Amino acid sequence: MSDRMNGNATVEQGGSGGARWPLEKKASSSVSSGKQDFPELKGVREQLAYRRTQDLIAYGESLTIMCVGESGLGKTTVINNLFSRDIEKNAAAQALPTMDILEKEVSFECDSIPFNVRLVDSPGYGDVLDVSRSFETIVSYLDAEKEKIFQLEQHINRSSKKFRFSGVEVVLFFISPHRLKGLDMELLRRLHSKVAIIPILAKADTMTVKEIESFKDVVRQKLQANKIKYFCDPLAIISSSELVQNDEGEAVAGRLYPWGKVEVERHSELSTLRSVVIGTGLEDLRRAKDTYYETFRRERLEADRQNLLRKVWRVGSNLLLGISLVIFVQQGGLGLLADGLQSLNSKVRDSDGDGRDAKEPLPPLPPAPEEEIKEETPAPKKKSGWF
Ligand SMILES: Nc1nc2c(ncn2[C@@H]2O[C@H](COP(=O)(O)OP(=O)(O)OP(=O)(O)O)[C@@H](O)[C@H]2O)c(=O)[nH]1
Ligand SMILES: [Mg+2]
Repeated sequence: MSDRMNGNATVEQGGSGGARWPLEKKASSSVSSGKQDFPELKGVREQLAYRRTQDLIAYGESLTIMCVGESGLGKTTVINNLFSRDIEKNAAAQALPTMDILEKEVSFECDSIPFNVRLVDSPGYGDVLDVSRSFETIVSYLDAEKEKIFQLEQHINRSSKKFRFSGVEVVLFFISPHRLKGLDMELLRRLHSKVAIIPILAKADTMTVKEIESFKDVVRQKLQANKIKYFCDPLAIISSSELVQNDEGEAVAGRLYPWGKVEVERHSELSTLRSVVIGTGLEDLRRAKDTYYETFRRERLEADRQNLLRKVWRVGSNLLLGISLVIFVQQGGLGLLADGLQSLNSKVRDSDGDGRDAKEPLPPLPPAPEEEIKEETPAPKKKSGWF
């Protein structure tokens, strides 16, 4: 599998087996040197592999896959096609647009290993004006899943059953055929640091082989240019809730057109997607999920610490104020305060209103101005009568 967790890659590019961790690299280099540290432990690799296989057969694998993307791109149909062959039954439940986050569990067996897959369908965005609310629904779901693990970790008794589905391993990000839109980029920007993303070129039956190849290039370049991490190469997917007859006469999921038919397995990369999430990529997805969870946990603990510090500071300053008050009272501060208030009161009472003390001698009055003796001019006689 070609691992393309570019940007702040959490895993290193491996050789044939995909991504590898530094520790594995070190271990494998000492094996390749032919040096055997403990010869009596020869064959331990087979024993460990056997033990791991037995555990897998006994306990199985569980994982969660979430579908995200613009409205009407076939998310619900892909969920139904991915691990279920009961096409007709699913088609009835699918007719309407998805309005809320819906979880569905499927169980199947592969190579004697039981798999439990939780498929999370999300409402498509683009047909409501306020896309930020649609984005918020998706982002909050991913955060809430991590929060659940975080809370479970705090419990004294951690039941392994509660951890059957812990977090989301991968988001299948649906991109409309021919165009990677600004809204998609915005949501990708918010998601890529929280979860592994597989870009899905939806409704691939609407593109020619050449168009699919060049669109894959466009998507790759745009994601890399914007430093958006993605788990593997974009996959061109066709999905359907109808059955068509294949060349062998079997009823398979496909789409019938006036000019011919397409089969979702044969003519699209649906089976590649299945083997990436269930087979070749599963371990890498798990590791990526652990890394994303660690980041969440670190930030969550840091936020808690900051909150606690703020609370302690608030309590501390209140306490300090309280202690200072007690000391003030104990040292007769209240008496002093009362005296001070009393003297202020009496000053206010005795003062003449303009703030001066009544006992203070009054300043001498200014000499009275000499009175001017004015001759009174007789008032004009009022004429009476009519002119
Ligand atoms: N041409 C084509 N049509 C498809 C394909 N997959 C699904 N459809 C059709 O697209 C329509 C919408 O499919 P849904 O699966 O409901 O799409 P959705 O993304 O879940 O839609 P929302 O729930 O509204 O977000 C249906 O009529 C499907 O039959 C495909 O690969 N090619
Ligand atoms: Mg839907």
